[in-house]
Amino acid sequence: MPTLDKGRVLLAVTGFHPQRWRELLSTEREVVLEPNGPADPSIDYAVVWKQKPNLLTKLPNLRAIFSIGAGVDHIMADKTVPDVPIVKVVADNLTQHMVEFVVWRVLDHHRQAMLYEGQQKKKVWHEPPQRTANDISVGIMGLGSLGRAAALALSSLGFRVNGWSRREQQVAGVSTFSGNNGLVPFLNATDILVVLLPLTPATQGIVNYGLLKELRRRNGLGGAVLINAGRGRLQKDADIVRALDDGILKEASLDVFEVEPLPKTSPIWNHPRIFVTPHAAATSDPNHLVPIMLRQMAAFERGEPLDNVVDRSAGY
Ligand code: NDP
Ligand code: OXD
Repeated sequence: MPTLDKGRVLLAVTGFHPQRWRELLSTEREVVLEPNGPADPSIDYAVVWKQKPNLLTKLPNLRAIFSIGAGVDHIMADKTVPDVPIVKVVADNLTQHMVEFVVWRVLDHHRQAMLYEGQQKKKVWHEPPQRTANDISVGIMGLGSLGRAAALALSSLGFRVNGWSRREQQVAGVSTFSGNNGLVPFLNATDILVVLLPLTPATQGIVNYGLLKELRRRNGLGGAVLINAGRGRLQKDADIVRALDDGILKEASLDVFEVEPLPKTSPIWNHPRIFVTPHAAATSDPNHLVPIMLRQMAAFERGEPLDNVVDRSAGY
């Protein structure tokens, strides 16, 4: 049973039913789904996904906020969120999901699945030229916990891997680029672009026509490939369609969109060279994530520092 001296948790989510999160958090903590008024003094922690605006603003004893996802833009979107540590998800299970997604999409494009699907529909028996992975450069925007793991997995399959980050980073076997000066050289050396950036004021809209035009276009590849599993507002949906139609891009896999769910009227749904998944690249599984949150709360109460705390000035 939860003891009263343990901090009380506000579980504040929109868009899905938090029953399983509540059950698991309740094994160690008292959990509420709504504060008892805007200045409820009994709340010590908030576990949130797209919490309602102003919900956390006045909680006088809030000590830390735990994001249900790796991204924290859903928290930072509310400018009134109090200045307490915000903890983002870093978990083997989530990382594994994302690595699988990235490897799946890279291999699918690399092995020309869209071409074979088209051939099958027309009963065409034709073997196109094949390249091996070591002839292809995958560029990963964002070398955080997810980008690094994806880079290592792709590298182990033989792909050449480039990575781009805000600050200089070293990743074994990966050619790294950083900052504004590193962006164009990174793009110029990339055949398949994988976006695993957080959404911040500095990254919003970064995947636009101008950026896509800088991707390498080599003879025989038929254009570059874009895979975005970061956030939808990193990209300009219309610019991606234009880059596909202009031949800059050959194909795209999009897991995230400017507006989610993707509106039924979007031309993306019917585009023959875009593969759509519904923001499902890496799901947050409470069975794996709640134990990590509970361990962190207990450690914090013993006076130990929280892990994976967001740098508010950087926005991630
Ligand atoms: P991290 O916070 O660990 O890493 C972020 C990376 O992005 C870092 O390498 C950072 O650079 C880089 N970065 C941030 N801002 C800039 C910038 N302005 N210019 C260049 N590089 C920048 O994030 P994660 O790897 O854990 O997650 C990445 C994102 O993936 C999440 O924020 C979320 O939006 C998305 N995501 C999507 C999911 C899905 O299902 N589609 C599931 C989970 C996450 P530096 O190394 O210098 O700090
Ligand atoms: C996340 C997500 O940020 O699922 O973890 O989008």
